[in-house]
Amino acid sequence: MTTFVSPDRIRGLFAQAMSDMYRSEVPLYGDLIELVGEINRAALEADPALAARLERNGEIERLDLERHGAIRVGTPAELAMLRRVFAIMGMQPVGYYDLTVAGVPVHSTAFRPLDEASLAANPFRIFTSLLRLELIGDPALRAEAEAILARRDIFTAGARALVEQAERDGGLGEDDARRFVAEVLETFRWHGDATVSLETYKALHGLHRLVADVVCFRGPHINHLTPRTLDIDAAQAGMLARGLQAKALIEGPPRRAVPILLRQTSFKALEEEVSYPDADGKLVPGSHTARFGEIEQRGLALTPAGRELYDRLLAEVRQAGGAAGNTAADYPQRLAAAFAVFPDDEATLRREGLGYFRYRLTEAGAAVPAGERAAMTPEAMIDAGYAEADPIVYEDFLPVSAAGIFQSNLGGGEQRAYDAHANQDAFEAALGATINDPFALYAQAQEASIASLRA
Ligand code: OOG
Ligand code: NI
Repeated sequence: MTTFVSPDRIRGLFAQAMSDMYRSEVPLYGDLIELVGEINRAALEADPALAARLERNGEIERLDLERHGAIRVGTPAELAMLRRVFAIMGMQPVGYYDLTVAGVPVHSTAFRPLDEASLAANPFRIFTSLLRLELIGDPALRAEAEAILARRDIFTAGARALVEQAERDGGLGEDDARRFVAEVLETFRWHGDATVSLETYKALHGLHRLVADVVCFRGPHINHLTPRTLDIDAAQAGMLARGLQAKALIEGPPRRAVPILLRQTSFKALEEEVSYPDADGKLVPGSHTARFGEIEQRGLALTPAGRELYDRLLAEVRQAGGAAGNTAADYPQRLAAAFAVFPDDEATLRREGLGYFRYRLTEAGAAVPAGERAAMTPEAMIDAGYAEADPIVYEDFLPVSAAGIFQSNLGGGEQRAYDAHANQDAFEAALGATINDPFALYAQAQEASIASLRA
């Protein structure tokens, strides 16, 4: 009988394989990894309390491994198969993101591990978008795009066979896991030759660059892989100092004493040479711009109340900026000013129920009889010195930020309006599964830590 390897191990192998592949495809990504590594080491040295906290919460080991990637697929069948592939690596769909509000004709989820132990082992996530061809106004081109997508299979025969085997047997042995990772990697590889003529590419590009990116290639090439930095302002300055074309603005909340949610910045997508087959199969040179680099800093996961406050403040600042939105020169100042009303110390964030925390007993607390502890609230235990709490880190994404990342890599002026709206039901129907609610996962982690205070 073969012993199965854990999904965490398969995910670890896959994340490493993706990183190695992307590093050889896009050398600038290697530069980013180095830069982030340097900044993280400096940040940990400069702040021993931060180092101790990351150590305590199992975040030190995962920090150097930590990445998210992004891909875009064209059909419900592709999305459904991806769900099965990622499930074998212990990654499940979490959160629904509607990007049409930002003029991008996709909706998305993130595949990621759900429980704390798996996140600590390797938090690799993939932001996965599904093209919404139904929003394309030109029926002839839409039909053409559908026909092109219907002809391709983005998975290798080996990958399909191993998915079926894993589902049937309940897992994969070590050798099969390695073969599985190698086969699945093929789906995300870059191809320097398109599957359509330059003319078709240009027509689809005219609808939206994203339509061309999804439809004209053999598969959903990974379009970025993002390491996690402990100091994104330092990383942004480091990118500029190295001559990387960083986007002007960091997406998300302003810099704060207690980092919340997610802050992200990226460098501009590369214009890459691509050849397009003409009617006789002769290759015509052209280019395509899709792949870029991104870094992110993660902070406290907010409760629904905290998130509402975040969304409201962000919307206020962006609306006040008018059409310039967050590209206005004074945006960073206005953002910081607006967020002055958002509490910025851990105790207040916790007491006001704005963020999720992980509680643990102190030595003094452990010396108190369990019966006495059971009668106390977590706050009372903290006041008595029996417990301490650390922020639970945000593991997900932000739709406004994601839209900003999409936009900055679609070339400045590309602004569309779609009179569409979120359609989570359609996304879940395509996926063949329901999406996990991120808030429920954080609440569960917090509750489990509170239960352990009383045990
Ligand atoms: C995904 C953009 C969103 C993020 O970090 O918010 C994203 C894409 O460009 O396909 O990766
Ligand atoms: Ni990203």
